[in-house]
Amino acid sequence: MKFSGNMLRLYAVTDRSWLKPGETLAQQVEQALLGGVTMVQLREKNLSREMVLQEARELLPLCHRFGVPLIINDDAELALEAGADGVHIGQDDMAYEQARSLLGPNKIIGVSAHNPIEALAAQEAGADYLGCGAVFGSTTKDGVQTLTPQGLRKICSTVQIPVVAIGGINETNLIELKESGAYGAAVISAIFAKEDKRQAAQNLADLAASAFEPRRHGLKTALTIAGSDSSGGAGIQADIKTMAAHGVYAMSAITALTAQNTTGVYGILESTPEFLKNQLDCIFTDIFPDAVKIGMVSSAPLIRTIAATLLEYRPHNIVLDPVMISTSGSRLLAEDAAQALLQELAPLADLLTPNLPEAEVLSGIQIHNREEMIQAAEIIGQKFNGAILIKGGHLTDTADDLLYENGKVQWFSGCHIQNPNTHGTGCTLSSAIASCLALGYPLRESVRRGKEYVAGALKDGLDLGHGNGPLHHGYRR
Ligand code: 3NM
Repeated sequence: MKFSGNMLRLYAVTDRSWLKPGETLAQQVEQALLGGVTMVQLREKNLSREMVLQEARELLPLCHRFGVPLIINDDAELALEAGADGVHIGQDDMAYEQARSLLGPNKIIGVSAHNPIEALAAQEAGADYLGCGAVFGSTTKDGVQTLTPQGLRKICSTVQIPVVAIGGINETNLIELKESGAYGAAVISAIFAKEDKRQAAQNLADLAASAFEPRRHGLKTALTIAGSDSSGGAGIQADIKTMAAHGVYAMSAITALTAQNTTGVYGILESTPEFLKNQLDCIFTDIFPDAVKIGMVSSAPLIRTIAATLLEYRPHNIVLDPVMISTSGSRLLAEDAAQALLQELAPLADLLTPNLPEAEVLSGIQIHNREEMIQAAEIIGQKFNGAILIKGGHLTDTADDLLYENGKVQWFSGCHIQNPNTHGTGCTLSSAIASCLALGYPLRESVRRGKEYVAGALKDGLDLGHGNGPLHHGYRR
């Protein structure tokens, strides 16, 4: 059965503790299904393997009659043997990879997660959904860790995969999960401890329908505000390719059209501030971006328009590539535009990604070595709220970059890659970092991943055009 996050809306987890003499688990589960549960998990901790297998074989056709998937707790081998729709594994059970290799790509695998780190690891591994709790404690499972409402919200906003909340959920408190970002509620006692299980499930299903909006998917979104590069290697085009390569939905607000190719720039047609504002309003009032990357903006009025719009809508995860001076030292921005960039836009960024000459302008000091890179980062850090990634470029033999965040310094070592085609490297790096931030990775991890992506796109050795050619953004396919 193909999984959709909406199946998690009301997830019944079985427990035979409340079976009456002569009553079967299948009879109880049927009542829950009649009441409207959307997913069933067979979780029987005190039953022999043989008995669990027998229960699974009985429940499977019943669940399928209602179009509802049957998931087996803990035991992937048993899930396979029973032909169930998937398995749910805890942090201490079989590793995800092992379960996936046993079950193949089409079965559903859910993983329990108690914090964003476990949640991201499970997402990275390929889990279909997460079970997170215990949101309201629980009398059904011994020794549960509690998860605060903020903790649940943090996990839901960190991962793209759907999350189902679990633990002590009942008719009184289910509605409190409305703003959590969860896709649904998983319950045991709120159904199975009740006399009338069908009615209990129906009441919870009604509440779940109003608490959890059906969603098509949890796709993350990012916006690039930059110029168009007709040759597709830099600017908007590089940003969109990079975001797409990260599985992020990309949007754009174009600051200027350029006529360019790998041999040079042959024309520029700037957007008016009014038309840039129009593009930004269209985006922010409809599909709000999870991250914003800002690249080349060539005039003070355009920069001011962007700053005012960011203040108006207050998006998170703003990455600003302060394009002012090329790595070879040529000035790319008029003086008044550079001033507007420093005074109005840079203070709004969560991350600035200057190259060495730009870091010199931002800090007011000359940079000749690693110590001076740190010094410059500290000076820039005092001026702006955001973190700073100074791109070491050719200063060191190893192209090390320096991340300065909240007074802490971290080096990201790189190595020079033998490829003369570097057109769009800066745009690609800042977009890759913005994409990772949109996906919910912390800043350091986003920088590490961003650098890894750029290195891979360079190493692929694409050789297009007659001049400084582009990277291969789709190298991972
Ligand atoms: N897992 P009830 S809480 C199976 O926090 C389970 O991971 C939990 O039962 C977790 O709905 C729990 O009766 C028990 O509280 C949920």
